[in-house]
Amino acid sequence: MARPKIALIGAGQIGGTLAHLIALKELGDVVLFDIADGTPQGKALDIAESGPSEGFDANMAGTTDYADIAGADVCIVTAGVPRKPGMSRDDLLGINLKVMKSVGEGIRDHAPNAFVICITNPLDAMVWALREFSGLPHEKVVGMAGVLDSARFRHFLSLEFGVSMRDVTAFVLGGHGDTMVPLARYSTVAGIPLPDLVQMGWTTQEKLDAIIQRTRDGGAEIVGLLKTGSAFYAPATSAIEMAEAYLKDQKRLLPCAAYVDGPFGLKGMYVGVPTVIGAGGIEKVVDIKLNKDEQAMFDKSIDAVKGLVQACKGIDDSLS
Ligand code: A3D
Repeated sequence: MARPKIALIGAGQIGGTLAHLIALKELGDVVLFDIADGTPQGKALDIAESGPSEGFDANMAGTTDYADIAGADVCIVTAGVPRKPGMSRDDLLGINLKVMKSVGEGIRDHAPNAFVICITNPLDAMVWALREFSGLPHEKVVGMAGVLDSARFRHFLSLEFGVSMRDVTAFVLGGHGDTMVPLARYSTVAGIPLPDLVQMGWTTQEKLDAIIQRTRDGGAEIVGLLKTGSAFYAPATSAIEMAEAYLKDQKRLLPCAAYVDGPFGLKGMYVGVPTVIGAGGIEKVVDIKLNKDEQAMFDKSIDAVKGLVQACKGIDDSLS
């Protein structure tokens, strides 16, 4: 059987890391696409030249021509600009919306059967716009944010409890922004929910609140340290987890920015919710019960996402 074809739209920091991870994990052949001629070709060649030492079988190609993504099974979109210190994700909206238009049309024309994972910020609005511009089925277009936000939460929790990250599960829902909703009640250490761990005296509510805030600020913390751009190793790894779930029909239950029409009382919008990813793309949105406080945080997050989608409609007439 032929190897899957994975197109990476955007060959910057995340795009290059994605290509390297795909090669190391032998998930498929890679086509790196970018408008900056030389960058995708250079990164593809560089990674291909690591093949003899690593011993992987995966073809690497770089291109500035959408025709080369033809027939891709998966497209991962990072095209656009990242944040610099002092910028919010929402500051990127105008410029990245134009990028989503050209990327959406490129995917529509050359890879209409792909499972598309969007990473470009502001995430929830960009994945919605990308779906609109591409016209692909909703279940085949999804945004990566919840896996990363949950991974950050899990990392901070494992440091607090002094246990392996493997034994910490965590859930972050809502939009990928300051209003994201880390759910303590649904996050556990080896199955013990965080509120119980507070009661057991293993940590305090104050420490837990600080960890939740650090999770919300996780992206800004890295932007502040790097100064020249935003995080890329963990974002790339998170998207690979989603791509692998699709390619291997793993039926993983992962928090993703998915199209929600019905669950959570939402009507046709993209936002971070628990989803099952398998060969059908987003096969299910899992409608979990939220208590009053969680619902209030979720509603606030929904309003923020709706505001960004409205702003997109105000910029591009074809979206209204
Ligand atoms: P960067 O290294 O700048 O790469 C972006 C690439 O996109 C560059 O190589 C550009 O040349 C290319 N590009 C620009 N316009 C186009 C276009 N029209 N078509 C094709 N390629 C184009 O950024 P990065 O890789 O660090 O980040 C990429 C995006 O991911 C940014 O929008 C970040 O804000 C976002 N991001 C999201 C998360 C989430 O968790 C959702 C995390 C980290 C970064």
